[in-house]
Formats: sequence, C-alpha cells, structure tokens
Amino acid sequence: MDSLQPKYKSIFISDIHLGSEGCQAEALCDFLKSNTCEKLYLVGDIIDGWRLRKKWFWPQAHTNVIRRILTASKRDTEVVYIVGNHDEFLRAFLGFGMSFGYIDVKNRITHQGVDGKRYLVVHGDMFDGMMRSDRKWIMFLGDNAYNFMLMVNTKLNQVRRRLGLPYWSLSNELKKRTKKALNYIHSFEGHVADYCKRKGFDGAICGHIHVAEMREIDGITYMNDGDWVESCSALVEHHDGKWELVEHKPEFMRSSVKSEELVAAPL
Ligand SMILES: [Mn+2]
Repeated sequence: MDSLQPKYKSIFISDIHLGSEGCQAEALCDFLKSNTCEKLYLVGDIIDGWRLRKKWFWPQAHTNVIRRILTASKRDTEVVYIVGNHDEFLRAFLGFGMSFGYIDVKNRITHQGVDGKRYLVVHGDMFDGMMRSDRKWIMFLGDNAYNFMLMVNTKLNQVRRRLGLPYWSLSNELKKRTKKALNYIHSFEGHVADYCKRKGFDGAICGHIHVAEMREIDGITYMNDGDWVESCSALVEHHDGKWELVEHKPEFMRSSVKSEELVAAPL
C-alpha cells in the first residue's frame, strides 16, 4: 500500500455528543489519530446543543476532537458535517450554504460508494416522526432519564476503574433488557430501508439510535455507524469498496459485553 494513502476511503461517525458528559472524546481522539481517510462524514449529533443549553460542559478533550477534525480538513481530508437533532441549531443556517473553514454543512448527502452503489447519508431523526406510535418507551427513557443514567454510569465506572474492574455500561444493561427498545430499533431500521427504496437509493448510512449495524433489509443496505457515547464505533469504507464496522475502545473502557449485545438509544 502507498504509505501516503489514507487508511480508508471514507469514515462515517456520528452521535459524538460533544458538550455532554457521556461523550467519549478521548477514545475518539485516539481513533482519529490512527485512522485516516480521504473523506470523513460526521453524521449528526456531533455537538450536543441540547445539553449545552442546560449546562456548559466543555473539557479539553472535546476541543481536541474539534481541533483534530479541523486540522484534517485543512490538510487532505474532505469533511462533511450532516446535521442531527441535537445540533439542529445549525439547520437554521443551511440555506446560506454554510461551511466551517473547509467543512461543508448539510442536512443530507448522497455518497457514491466504491462498490458502485448510491447511499443516502442522513442522521436519521427524520424517521422519528414516522413512528410516533411505536416510540412510547422513550417517555420513560427520555433525555433527562438517559442523561441521569449516564451520570450514574460515569461515577460507577470511576469506582470500578479504581478497583481495577473493566468498564460496565449501566444503560446498555438496562436497555438490553428492554424488548420495546428492540422493537423501536427494528422499526427505525425498517423505515429507513422503506424510504431508500422509494427514493431509489441502494442503501442508507445513518446514526441517531446509537446502535451500530450493517445488514440488508428488503434489498436495501442499511448501515448505522453507532455512537461515541458508549459503543465507540465507526463505519469505514475500504479502498476496495468493502464496508466494515469498527469499534475503538481504549483499554480502560473494555468490558466483557460484546458489541452485538450493545443495544442503546438516546435520541
Ligand atoms: Mn440523534
């Protein structure tokens, strides 16, 4: 391989939630350091405006994530920022053809895969509206409840870390047991696939539900890049067109829970 060639053709990451306590900024910085690409897609909920409005929280690691992305964009990485629901404050400016330095900001975009397929790249919150009836469980797992759980989880893991125990995810454990959450996930995935089929896309790349996935649904390639709150996952496109979901967890975060078991969904 050419040593100057970036590691991947493209990388898709979403649901970083910078500005919130659950954000795994150190893990993401570490990932971005060792994983280069020609094109980087930020698929929404990068900055958590909802959280920042309630409480200003911005440690150095969060600045480091932004700095790393801006530096990559200035050098040789093409960066596209797709707006999500937590950073929807940016949507108001989309009409102005907004960009940050070299970064284009969009609501959605089409990605032409090396495999010859056309993919819709969108955060995914637009599909919430189609499924209001099957999202009642969110009432009890609302934004506040979820953030509270993450807070408890963070404290718990500080203790576990001191005791030399591996990272343990409370909210994943709870949600894993929630059958309704699984129904929600399947319903979301189905709506995305339906939409792509109607609009003539071969596949979709999205985020939003914090569940990394890659599978065929009714002839549509559904790919979800996961999140950087818990699963620390990215979707990567290799130079030969092959797709892969990668997980990047530093040593202290590794738990005995396998990635397939990680079922989660703040929205
Ligand atoms: Mn979202």
